[in-house]
Amino acid sequence: MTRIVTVGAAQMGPIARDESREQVVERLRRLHAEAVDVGCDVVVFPELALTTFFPRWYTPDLDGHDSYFETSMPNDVVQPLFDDAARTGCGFCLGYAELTSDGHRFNTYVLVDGTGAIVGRYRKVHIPGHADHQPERPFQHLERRYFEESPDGFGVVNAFGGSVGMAICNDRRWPETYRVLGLLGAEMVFIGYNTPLYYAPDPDQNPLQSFHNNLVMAAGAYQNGMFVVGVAKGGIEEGVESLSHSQIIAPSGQVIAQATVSGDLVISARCDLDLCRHYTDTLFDFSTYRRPEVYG
Ligand code: CDV
Repeated sequence: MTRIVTVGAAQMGPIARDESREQVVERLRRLHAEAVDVGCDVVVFPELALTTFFPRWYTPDLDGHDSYFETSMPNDVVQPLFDDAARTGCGFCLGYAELTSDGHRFNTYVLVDGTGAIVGRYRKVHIPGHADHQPERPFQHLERRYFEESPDGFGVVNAFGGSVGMAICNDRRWPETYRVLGLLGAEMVFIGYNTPLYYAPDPDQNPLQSFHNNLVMAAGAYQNGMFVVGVAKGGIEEGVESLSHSQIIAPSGQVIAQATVSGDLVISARCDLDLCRHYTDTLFDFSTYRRPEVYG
């Protein structure tokens, strides 16, 4: 039995500060419908796909951005997207800011299957940026102020006929993300991102953003024998330009679908999950070739 999963990457253009959740969910529903039209089993949305990337602004109070957070998922505004999944059989992976009932703030992904049920939840592990106001920057990257680091780490979910892992934006730069997921048996990893082209701590990296984006995701895919789906919210959002270049990468490390323009669009690929074994049973047969005893 072949295990083909048709996966979509629903890249988004900017979300304006004053765009309502209802308007954004309509955009997500259009992208989901586009994914259904091209036969997707699952479609992946970017990091923080319901709102503008609010950590670019400082608020004196920690709860100053709480209006951008969701206190339940699904909620009334997002429910139509869940209904679309149940009606069409096409699941999705959705990034949003989560405020828990006991007051914790996380940068979160949920995985929703083709019945409209949440089957997985992931909270961002690697939180980049800074926690203090740095007015000398042209814009802030206050993720470390507004989000806690996940205490849970990475996990995999059996869904869509395979083993699925999730990671969020900065996680994709860390080899541990893919290796931990690889050791757990992940065959597909979904990664949404908001990556400003301007990197204040070292602007020499600015022209390398697209190169680094592909470098880390392709290396992660190849070295762990997995498909990687990288999905951007790109373009100029509230004056800050972010990387687009969403891409789907095979276990060979080859890009098999890529966005060539910015804005709302769906790219897709038919992924044969058994291709993972070509790598995890050979060069990257962890049980035979890894040497954890000398990695200390
Ligand atoms: N949203 C992110 O995690 N962005 C980071 C930036 C700040 C470097 C990224 O790794 O793309």
